[in-house]
Amino acid sequence: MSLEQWLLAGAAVTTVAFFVVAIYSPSTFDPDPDWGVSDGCIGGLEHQDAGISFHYHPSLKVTMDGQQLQIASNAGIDQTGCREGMRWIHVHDSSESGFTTLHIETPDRLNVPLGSFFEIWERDGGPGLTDNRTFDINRNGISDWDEYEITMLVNGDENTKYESFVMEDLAQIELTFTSK
Ligand SMILES: [Ca+2]
Repeated sequence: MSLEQWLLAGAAVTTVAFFVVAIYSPSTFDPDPDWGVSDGCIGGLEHQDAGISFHYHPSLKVTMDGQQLQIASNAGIDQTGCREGMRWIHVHDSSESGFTTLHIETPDRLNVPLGSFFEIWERDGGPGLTDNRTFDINRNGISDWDEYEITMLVNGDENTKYESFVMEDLAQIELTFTSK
């Protein structure tokens, strides 16, 4: 084969390989969560303003055993480590009956996982706190995965990323916890 034919053959193999990977392991292309976002703080006493370039609004609704759990209306605002400031994920107004808007404001384009909001909301944890990226919605120090059946819908479709789900603008995230 000529050099040109070799190059064409190589390109064809690469293209096929791309589709094989895309079809059989779509998670290969999922963004890696930037877990450090829960430490970010806008303004306040201890942080310089970095300048906010990205500002978007997913929303969250949590139901526990048939009862909607109200998300704290000041979650992420003026908390330990971010006094008089706001975390990069925070809440201004919470809803008792519908979705609560999460405000995500970051200086760079970051992959903000749902679990980071639970860290900021202080409803994460688990046995021995070895994995602080696990839901602990009832704040008892026991992973909710041991206590509840958990389902998650994003814009009405089932989603199995849970804590690692990278939140997008206007995504409506609905979590349901049902006691085992
Ligand atoms: Ca728990």
